[in-house]
Amino acid sequence: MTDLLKKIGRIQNAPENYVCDALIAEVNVDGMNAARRSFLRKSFAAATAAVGSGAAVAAADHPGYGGEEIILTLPKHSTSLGHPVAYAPYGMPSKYEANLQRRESPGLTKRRESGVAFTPLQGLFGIITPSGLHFERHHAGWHDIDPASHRLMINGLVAEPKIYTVGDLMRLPSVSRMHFIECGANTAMDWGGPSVPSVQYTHGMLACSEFTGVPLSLLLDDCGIDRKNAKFILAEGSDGASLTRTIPIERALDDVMVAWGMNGEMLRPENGYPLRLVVPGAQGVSWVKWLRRIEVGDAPYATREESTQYVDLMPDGLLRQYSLIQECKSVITTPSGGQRLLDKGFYNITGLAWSGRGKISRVDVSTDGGHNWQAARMESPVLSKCLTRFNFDWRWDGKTSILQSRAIDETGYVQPKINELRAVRGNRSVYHNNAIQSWRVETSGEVINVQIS
Ligand SMILES: Nc1nc2c(c(=O)[nH]1)N[C@H]1C(S)=C(S)[C@@H](COP(=O)(O)O)O[C@H]1N2
Ligand SMILES: [Mo]
Repeated sequence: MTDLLKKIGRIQNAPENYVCDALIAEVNVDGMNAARRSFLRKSFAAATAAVGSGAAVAAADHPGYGGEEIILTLPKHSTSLGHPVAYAPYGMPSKYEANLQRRESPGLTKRRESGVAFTPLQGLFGIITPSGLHFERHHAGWHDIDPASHRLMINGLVAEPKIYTVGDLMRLPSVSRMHFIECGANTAMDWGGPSVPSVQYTHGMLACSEFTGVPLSLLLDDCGIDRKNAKFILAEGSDGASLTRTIPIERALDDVMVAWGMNGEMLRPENGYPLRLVVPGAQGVSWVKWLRRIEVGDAPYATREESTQYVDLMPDGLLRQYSLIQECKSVITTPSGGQRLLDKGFYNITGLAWSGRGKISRVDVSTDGGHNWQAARMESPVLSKCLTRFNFDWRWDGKTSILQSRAIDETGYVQPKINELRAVRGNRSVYHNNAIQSWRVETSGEVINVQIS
């Protein structure tokens, strides 16, 4: 590893393609400046030599530190009192991280109330999406609903229809589980070819959180569901869209939950506060926010949402409807579109893999456009219907390279190439694109979104 680090490369981000300002501060327009580069080489050597020799080292005594001002001079924060406790009663990110934002893809939606704000995947670590960066997709805008005046009704094929308060639900036995949520329209803009520049816009309708709630099966049993005749449920939101989705009963009775918690606190208003349906593995639209009603029925409901939204026009002219499961998919988040490699050398290729059908069993990475594949290292935990983080050691030789990742899930399904997907689905689909993503690294170090067959 020491050998790798000596030749470590640096990444520069376009302003909208934020990773961390500290990385950008080290570079000028032409790349990392020469003095800084040689300092880094020396300091890595010194750091290696210093291992085991105790923590506090007087910098001046160590020629390896190369007279670096930052380590030689005590800054104000080392010589003064800091802010008191509870200065920020609800903690916020550092002001230096202000560029890490949900962003709208320019020109994508005419009305922002029925728009999308994408998660900045290029700037995140691990698998959990910070709640404030969880993507937003609303059909009629969001409201901050008073939980005291919110109700959930369960009716239809049940012995006793019931109305629950949020308090009633929170007193029931709850479960907490980590799951991804992906909009069926994620990567939609790339069906016709590479369209948007960065992973935030190609794959940022994706988030992963720990959700807390009550299993829907428990509520349906509480109402005395007619197990013989119940075949589907309809979930309905209380927003102006009255968003409704049909869900097959096997799934509704499996791992679906009525959730109030996300990442250890109540859901954020944008994400459905105070109640949302969590449908693990299913496309985002089934995860009805501001949930107010569940009806049990014996046939699909064919509401406006499901007959006109998130449907795919197939080559034979018929519409593919009721897509539920998000198939196995992965993407490299760094290096990714809009970033720039400033130097040859070592890079940690990292990304995310997920499957609506279970656990990820393997992720392969190619740096030559799919001619050769090697298994990536998967970080733990690897959970069902949850994001999995992968890493891969790579040394960039300065030549044009095409970076790709390919995920395989526990059912044996292999993430397809875009042409394999088009062979089945044709060219008129918009939604449900789980194809392998390609990022081309130019000799200049720039990384761009490309498609190869
Ligand atoms: N009531 C209601 N639920 C909804 C929506 C909505 O507009 N209204 N949007 C759906 C869609 S299309 C998606 S992709 C997810 C987005 O969830 P998020 O905004 O928490 O990311 O919520 C779904 N649930
Ligand atoms: Mo969606």
